[in-house]
Amino acid sequence: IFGGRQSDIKDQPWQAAINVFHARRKMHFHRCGGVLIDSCWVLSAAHCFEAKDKAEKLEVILGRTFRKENSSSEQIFKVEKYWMHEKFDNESFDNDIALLKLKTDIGICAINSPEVFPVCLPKPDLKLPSWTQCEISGYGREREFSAEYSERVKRGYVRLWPNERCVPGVLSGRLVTSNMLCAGDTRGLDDACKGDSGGPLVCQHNNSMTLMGVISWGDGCGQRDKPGVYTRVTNYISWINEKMKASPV
Ligand code: 4AZ
Repeated sequence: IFGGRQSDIKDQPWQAAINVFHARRKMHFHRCGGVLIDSCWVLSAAHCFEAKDKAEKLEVILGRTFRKENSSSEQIFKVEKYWMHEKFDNESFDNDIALLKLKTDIGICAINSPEVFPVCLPKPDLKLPSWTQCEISGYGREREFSAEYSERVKRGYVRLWPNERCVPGVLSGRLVTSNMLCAGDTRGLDDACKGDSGGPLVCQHNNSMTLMGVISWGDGCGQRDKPGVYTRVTNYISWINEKMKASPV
C-alpha cells in the first residue's frame, strides 16, 4: 500500500497473504493478497497465477499482522484447488478474478476470531455513490520502485471514481472494461501497489464491510489523478456461487 498507514490484522480480518513455494530455494515467497469470503474460500486476482502454478505450491496465511512473522492468531492453509476466471484476459486484465478453495479434512477451514473473519459479498445490483470512501489493504510495496514488500499489513482510504472518469485517458491508454472499477485519492495519496493485487477494496454498506473490488492493476502507485483499477466484484457473484456450489467443502 502506497501511503495509508500501518494496520493491525484485526482491522482487516478478511485479508489473506498468498505465498508460493519456490522449489529451488526451498522457501515460500509472497505472491499476492487475497480475501476470505467463507471458511474455506478465498478470492484473489487471476493475474496472480500462471497455468504452471500447481495448487500444492500455494499457501494462504490468515490472521497475521507482520508478513514474515509467526503469530498465535495466524491460520495457515494449503490450497485444494483454485480457479482463474475462464475469460481472464492477460493483456487487458479483463475478468481479473480467481477463487481458491482451502484444504481441510473436517469440513471447516478458517475459524472466526478477532483476527480472521470473512468479508460480506455485495448483491449483484449494489451500486454505491461516486466518491464513497472505501478501504484497501495489503502487504504490498509502499512505493512503486521499492525492492521489498511491506513487513506489516497496511490500509488506506480511497474513493470510488465515477465510471465516466475511469477511462484509458487517465490510465496511460490502457483499456478499461465494465468489469473494472476505479478508486483512488485525487490527491494521489493512498493507493494499492505491487504485491497488493488480489486483496480487498471494501466499503461500508448497511453496517457491513462489503467487498466491492479486488485489487487488480494501475499505472504506477499513488500518482496524482491516476486511480487504481479493481475487479468489479458485483459482476462475479454468480460466478463465485457457481464455483462454490460445484465443489462443496
Ligand atoms: C501491481 O503491480 C499493481 N496502483 C497493483 C495495483 C496498482 C498498481 C500496480 C494500483 O500489482
